[in-house]
Amino acid sequence: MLDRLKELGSEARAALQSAADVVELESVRVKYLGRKSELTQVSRGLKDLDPDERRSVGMAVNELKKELGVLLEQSKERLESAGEASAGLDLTLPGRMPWVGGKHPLTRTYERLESIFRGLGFEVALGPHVEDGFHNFDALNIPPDHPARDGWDTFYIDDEALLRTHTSPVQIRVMESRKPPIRIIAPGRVYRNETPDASHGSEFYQLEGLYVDRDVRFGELKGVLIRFMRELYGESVNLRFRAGFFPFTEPSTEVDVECLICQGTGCSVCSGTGWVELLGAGMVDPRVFEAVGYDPGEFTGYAFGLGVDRICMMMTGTDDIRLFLENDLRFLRQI
Ligand code: 2U9
Repeated sequence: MLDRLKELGSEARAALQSAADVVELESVRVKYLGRKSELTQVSRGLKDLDPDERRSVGMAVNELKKELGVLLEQSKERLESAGEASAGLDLTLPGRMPWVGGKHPLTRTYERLESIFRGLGFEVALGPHVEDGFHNFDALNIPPDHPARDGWDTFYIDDEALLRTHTSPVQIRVMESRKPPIRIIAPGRVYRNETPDASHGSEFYQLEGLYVDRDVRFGELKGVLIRFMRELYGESVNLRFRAGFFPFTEPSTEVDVECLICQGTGCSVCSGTGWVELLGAGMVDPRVFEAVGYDPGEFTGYAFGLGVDRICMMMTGTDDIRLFLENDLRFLRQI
C-alpha cells in the first residue's frame, strides 16, 4: 500500500507541474485529490486495515494530500499570472486608486444647518414643489395683484399651478393640518424666474423655520438665531440685527454677519461694507394665522428664512452660485 502511495505521489506531482492551463489543472485535481480519486478511496479504506498498517498508511496519505494541496495552489498561481500576462496585463504596474465620491457641498451645508436646528428642537417638514397661489401667496398675506408679488418672479405652470418661490407654503400646509405647538424647519429647492447671474440662480436651496405656540416673543427668536449663528460660525462671531420688511412677518428683521473673508474691513465679498446678509426673520403676521384658521389672539410665533446656497458660497469661498448646479467635477473636487 505504501509503495502504491509513492507511485501515486510521483504521478500526481508530475501531472500538477506539467498542467498547461487552469482547466487542465482542475482535471488533475479531480483525478488525484477529488472525491472519487484513488487517494480518497485509500483514506476511506483505512478503517479496514490492522492498527499498525492503519497508522503508517494514514500518515502517508495525510502527508501526500498536504503536499499535493500545496503543489496545486502553486501551479494555480503560476498558471493564473501567466494567463494575465499573456492577456496584456502588467502586474508590476502600481495600482490605480479608485476615486471615492463625496457629498455635494450644498448637501453638506444643508446637513450642518439641519443638525443645528434639530439640536434646537426643530423637526423637518417637507412639501410639494408644485404649489397653488393660495399656499404660495394668499395665505402668506400676499393677495393677487399685490405689488409684493412682483418681488417673486414666478414660474407659472398653468392658471392655477406654479413652482414654489419659497418654502413658506410647507409651513402653511403644516399649520392647516395640526394645532400648535409647532416647531419646524422647511428645507428645499425653490424656483424664481429671473436671469441667472453670479449671485442669483433660477433655482436655489432655501431653509425656513417656524415656531408657533402661546406667548412666543421676539426675544426668543433673537435668542434662537444668535445660538444658530454661533453654532455655525463660532462663539466669537459678530452679528447685526437690522429692521426689515416681509409681508408675512411683523415686525421683521434682517440679520448680517461680519464678513468672514475680511473680518469686517471691507472686501469684494461684502461689497466693502464689512457685513454679509445672512437671513431674514420676524414675528408671524396675524393675517397668516387667520388664513390657516388659528386665532391670532391665542397664538403667536416667529419665522425665519435663509438661502443655503449663499451660506455655502461663504463657507467655501465660491463666488458664483451657478457652479453648484453645473456638477463640474473639476469644481466639486476642489471643495
Ligand atoms: C410662514 C410665515 C412666515 C419666512 C421668512 C424670511 C423672513 C426671509 C429670505 C432669506 C433669503 C428668502 O432665501 S432667501 O432669499 N427669507 O428673509 N423668510 S421670514 O417667513 C414665514 C414663513 C412661513 C407661514
